[in-house]
Amino acid sequence: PKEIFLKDYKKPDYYFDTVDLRFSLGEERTIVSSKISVSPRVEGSSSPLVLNGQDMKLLSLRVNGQELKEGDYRLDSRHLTLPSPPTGVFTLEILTEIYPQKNTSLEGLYKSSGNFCTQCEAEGFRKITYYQDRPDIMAKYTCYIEADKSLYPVLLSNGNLVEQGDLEGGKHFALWEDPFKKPCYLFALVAGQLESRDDTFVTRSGRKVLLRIWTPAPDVPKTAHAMYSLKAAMKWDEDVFGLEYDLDLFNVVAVPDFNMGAMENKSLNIFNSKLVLASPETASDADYAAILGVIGHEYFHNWTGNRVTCRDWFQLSLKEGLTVFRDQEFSSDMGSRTVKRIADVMRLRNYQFPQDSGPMAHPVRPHSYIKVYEKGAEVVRMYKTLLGSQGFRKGMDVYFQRHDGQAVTCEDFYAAMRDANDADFANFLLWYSQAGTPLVKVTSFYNPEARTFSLKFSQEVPPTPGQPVKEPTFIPVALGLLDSTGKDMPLSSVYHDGKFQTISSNNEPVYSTVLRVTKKEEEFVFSDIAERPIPSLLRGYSAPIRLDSDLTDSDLFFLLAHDSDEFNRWEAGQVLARKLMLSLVADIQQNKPLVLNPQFLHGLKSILTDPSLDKEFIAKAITMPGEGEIMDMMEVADPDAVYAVRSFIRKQLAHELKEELLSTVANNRSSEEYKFNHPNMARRALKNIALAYLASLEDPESTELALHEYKSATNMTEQFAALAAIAQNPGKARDDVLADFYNKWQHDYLVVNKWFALQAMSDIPGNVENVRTLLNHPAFDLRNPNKVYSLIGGFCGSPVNFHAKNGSGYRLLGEIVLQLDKLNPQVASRMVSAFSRWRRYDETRQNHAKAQLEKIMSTNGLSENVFEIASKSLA
Ligand code: DPP
Ligand code: ZN
Repeated sequence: PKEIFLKDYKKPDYYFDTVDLRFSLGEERTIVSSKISVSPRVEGSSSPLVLNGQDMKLLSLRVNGQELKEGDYRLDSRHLTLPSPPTGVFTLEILTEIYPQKNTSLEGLYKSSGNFCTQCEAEGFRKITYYQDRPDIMAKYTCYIEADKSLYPVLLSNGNLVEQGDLEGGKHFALWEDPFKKPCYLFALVAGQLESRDDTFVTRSGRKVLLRIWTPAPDVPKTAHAMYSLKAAMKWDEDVFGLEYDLDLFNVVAVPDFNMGAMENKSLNIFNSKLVLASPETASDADYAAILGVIGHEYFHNWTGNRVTCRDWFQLSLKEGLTVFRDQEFSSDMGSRTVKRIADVMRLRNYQFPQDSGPMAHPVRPHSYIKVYEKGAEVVRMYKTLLGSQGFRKGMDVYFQRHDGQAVTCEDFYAAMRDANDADFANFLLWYSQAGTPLVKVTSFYNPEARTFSLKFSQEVPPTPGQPVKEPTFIPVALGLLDSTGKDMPLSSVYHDGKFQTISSNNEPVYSTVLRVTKKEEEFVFSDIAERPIPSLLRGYSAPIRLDSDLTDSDLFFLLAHDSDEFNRWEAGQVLARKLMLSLVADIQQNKPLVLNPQFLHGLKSILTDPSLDKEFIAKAITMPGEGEIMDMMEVADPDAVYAVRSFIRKQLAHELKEELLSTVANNRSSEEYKFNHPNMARRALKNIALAYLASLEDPESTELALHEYKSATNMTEQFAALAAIAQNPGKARDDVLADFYNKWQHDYLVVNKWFALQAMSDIPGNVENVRTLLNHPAFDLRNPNKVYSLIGGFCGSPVNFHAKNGSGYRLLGEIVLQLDKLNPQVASRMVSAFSRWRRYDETRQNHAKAQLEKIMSTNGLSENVFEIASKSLA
């Protein structure tokens, strides 16, 4: 397969203005007819018209009503070409036959649990009919659907329902019309036995919108939280961005078989049911929060993605970076901003940064198509940090004024932000084109005579595949300076680049500022600083970089105890924990005994016992960095040593803080009914982490306690946390409670997936065999992506078992990837990427992983998706 590059973008030769689709859904085959009004981009041109299409049978082809004969067109397995279409506007009619029942790739039109549904982003529409399958082709659609009425009583597509009725032979039909132009990746169709939860939302200009969330009938009670989330999102987008919904109907459909989380099809969002269905008994706080975030995300796409869409797939971050940023802001406003920021940064560190330093590293706007969600959101966040809320809003307003109804690029977004604010963004655009995570070093110096405090920054971006040399980029560094009592010092002015800049104006004291770091090396000198300050750098994580400062451990402990920026309080603890873990890893490797630094213990104890702190903040602050993050910082990643160190620290902390942890559990029980709100979630988070720490002691008392919590829990959050605590340690208690949990919940596939994931991720010795056994469990099915993500994806997260030195974990993944690739290439390629960083490990592991990658590469009929990841990994 040939890689496609950004620089190769060409405008289409033909535009499509209207598309009338007709589907006749059947059990053997589905007939699709498409009538397109085509117009040349350049008047009078008659270049060939090339349509994409695969896995379908062409039945007939007409141009301006005339049927074309073989020879009038060319057909191969991926294209349908009209070598010389008529000049001027013409009508193209295509009749095809497709086989949704056999479509296990879950792209295009397929069946999920008896219902028809679609997934067209990025390039699934070409499995439905021949089309110019690219997002800069925007057309108005109608969609006529006919199907058996008893099997498929509900027929949905984008836009408004204009007509419906019965047909002969037990069939019925529906005709949908979408008044907005859209690219084909936003097309959707659903047909099946579904019931809806209905509600209404009145927009601020008075439009009454019918909201319908569709699922199989038994699941309707579990859609209350999704409906709450949708209404909250609609309100929030009006309040914060002035953006209203633009149709009278908004549908959400939950399906059990879905490759991704959800899809923002115009007015017909299709969701993985994991991200819609929730009840207190079956879904955890994390599930509730994810539903809020993703319902928001897909809804927000209506403006950022649908009304203004991407010119080509290299611009993915234009819609995803921006929409992830918007959903993060929404969730922050609905809960705790600090805790949300911490969770997002943890995600960035655990997923995006490792990728960014490996063979799959890619810029936010890649040179070839690849997904970039989280880092793209960080780039959008930096605009807001630089421009402030109001400036950012102005930029958004200009973006919509200029581009509503268009397919545009990341530069267009940049230009809107710049022009709306008359801003100087220096070399900011490099964030879109440069891959890799910048490393910024900071040294500080206090001059008591001159009462100045200087910060020297130097930055470098390590080379990534295809980009050996990097330029310095624009890094906004939010900061404050703490005095010896821990208070923020007022900042008056800073000397930089030969100029004094005033920070505080009209005598209002200012305690925090944003420095614009744009060069390879530069210095900022603060004046009127009365004593040596402790700098709190990169507040709120104001740029997605790795920061290496000269702060001493005691500075960091001071920040952990006092920083007014809660994010940086957490961060100081994480920096200390990372340092501690790395030094203990070195001790293990040199066969030295492990000793826990008493100052660290003391620091965590004061956090745990500080009643003034938010409970969820405490839970996050006493959580050690993940194994992946630490391995990422090592020359040669040593999963066994990192795992041993993390377990050692947990156990030591549990041992030393046992009393405090026990009272944390006792004081954070509640007999109230489940509530989805910050105080209640924070309480549960703190209780659950205390329980997890205690269970690491492996003593009968802690096991008893966890069992008690398991049995008395009235919601999934607490029940599952207790199960996980017990399951940390091999033995009878573990086996019994896992069996009990399955018996209780075997009727609920979403809960069973949690049960799979928990066992898959387990670090108990020899777990590879357990995972093999679970692959044959009656509830497992390789065709369902959620089950694969739980069992195989979960397994790849275990440092001990996936990375087993005998290669057994890698072998298991290698086998599964090959089986899966025949069914679902997208899911298979996600799984194979667990191998992509194989060079980070020791030689033995390298050899095992490489052997699997080579075996995969030598397999006949490999999909393009898996080929791309496997070949880049080996390159
Ligand atoms: N565009 C979809 C989303 O919202 C694809 N997963 O992220
Ligand atoms: Zn999205």
